[in-house]
Amino acid sequence: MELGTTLTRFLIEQQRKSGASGDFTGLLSEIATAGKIISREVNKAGLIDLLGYKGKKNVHGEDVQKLDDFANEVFINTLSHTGHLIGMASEEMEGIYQIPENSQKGKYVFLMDPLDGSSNIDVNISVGSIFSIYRRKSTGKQATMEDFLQPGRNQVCAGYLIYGSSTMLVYTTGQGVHGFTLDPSIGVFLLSHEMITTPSRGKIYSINEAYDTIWTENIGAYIDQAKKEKKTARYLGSLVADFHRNLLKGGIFLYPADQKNPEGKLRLLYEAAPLAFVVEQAAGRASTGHAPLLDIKPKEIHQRIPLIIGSAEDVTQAEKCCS
Ligand code: P6P
Repeated sequence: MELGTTLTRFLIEQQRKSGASGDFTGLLSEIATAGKIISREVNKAGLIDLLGYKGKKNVHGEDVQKLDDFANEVFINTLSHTGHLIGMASEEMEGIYQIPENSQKGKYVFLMDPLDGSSNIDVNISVGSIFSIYRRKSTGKQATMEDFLQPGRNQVCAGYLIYGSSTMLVYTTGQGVHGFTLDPSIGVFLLSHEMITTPSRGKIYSINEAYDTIWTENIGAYIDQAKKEKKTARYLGSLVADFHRNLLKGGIFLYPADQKNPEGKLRLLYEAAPLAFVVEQAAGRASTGHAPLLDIKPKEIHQRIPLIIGSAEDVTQAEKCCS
């Protein structure tokens, strides 16, 4: 029986083709391991008491669902020992996580939203993990803020896991975007979407229209145009699920600034920038409404940013409506 191309085989072939060092082979293999563990827990969350609030709040004062914490710990525990990282940052952690002294350290920093959209878990809507990797800038024994506060253009690897009707790993290292689907019966990610490209225009727009009275940009003008063009509305309230559907089918996702979130709601470093790297590698675009998202130089780790992302022509059209 032809197994298909496993993630491991694909990574080894990519490494051989590009003459790469194998750093990403190690890191992506462990990201896949973390994804399998998280997938198992997400898929049985309804059966065990991993739901409900832990009574803790994350750094932003939001109630932390147990699975958020669990996913954060899984990534830390699987990636700390790869020998490729010097530090990590996460939506679930206030500051920098330094790789422990007793672990081998490497030249990359890893940023993550370990489980985005977790409020959807107990209603069985797809959720995801988002990750981003940069080469460190500092040279000392520990990671510094400078290593993390880099424009998205500097990313060397980015991607996401989506825990839905199937579990997928989608990533880029700048050599195109590739998707792998988990075969849970053998616990292996198999190449299912090689060299993903997103259509230049889509029929889908994704935005929370409940906020249309408080948008601080003229996004309403774009939405009116989208409706005139007979686009259809699809919005799950789960960034990875909305992004992934639009990546494959074509479409545009918008989370603009509004009077409640004047900098936007989504996080620059571990939500918008990694998805922007993926979408640009898939021939799409990502913008703040005024500038390419990947050109933004972060000021702090948990910085928020307005996000317009998806099919290139749709994003360009939406930008024209931003005052
Ligand atoms: P709203 C989930 O909490 C999240 O961070 C993203 O996954 C999602 O796109 C967004 O917030 C939904 O926000 O304000 O529309 O509920």
